[in-house]
Amino acid sequence: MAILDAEPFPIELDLSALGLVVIDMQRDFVEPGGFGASLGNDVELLRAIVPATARLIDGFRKAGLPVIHTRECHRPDLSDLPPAKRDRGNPSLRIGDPGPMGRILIAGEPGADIIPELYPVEGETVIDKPGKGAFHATSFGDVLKEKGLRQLVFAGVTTEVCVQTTMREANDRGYECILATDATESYFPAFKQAAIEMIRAQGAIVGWTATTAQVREALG
Ligand code: TIU
Repeated sequence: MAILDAEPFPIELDLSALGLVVIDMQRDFVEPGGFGASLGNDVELLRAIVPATARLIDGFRKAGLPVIHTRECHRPDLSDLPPAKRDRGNPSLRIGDPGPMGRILIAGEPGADIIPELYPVEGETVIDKPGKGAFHATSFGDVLKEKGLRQLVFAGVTTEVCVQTTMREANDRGYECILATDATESYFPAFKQAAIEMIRAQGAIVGWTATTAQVREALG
């Protein structure tokens, strides 16, 4: 057991049931020419969390704890892409369209892959998910159970979309969830701050927040 000096109050970590979930650190969200940019976002903001996320991943690997990565992407035939998702809004490129990093948000295309700096190593689970949350239409829930996890640290992008959706669903399923505040980012800084505050309000109604340094210290 280790105490994590989290907010809104410290939490006891059970290192035998703790895992890291890195959400959607894909080129399509972090690099120019991908899905995030096609929606009109400044992707540079997201690059700032790469070093902290790398330190977090390194801490879990050194502690011998599981690291699970997710990728938001769709099958090449778009059979798992609801028209309501593809047709939403007025992006410069829609999901499935050819872009500079291959077809936007399509499994197997360069843009849908995880950025090289945070690339999974052998033995780490990668979950491809068609939704914002990692549980919908994936094996994520089964993987968490198989690994015997009870507490999850979350990192990745974007804070108020895929990270928060997954964290809320994990919280409902009984997992104790901790968001690493310097290893997550939004295209909208105010949304990141709001998500952090709403997660830990009301006595950790969705979960806890802590910095990468605090998590690493608790890992020992
Ligand atoms: N647009 C946006 O903020 N996020 C997403 O579309 N997906 C994820 O958060 N991964």
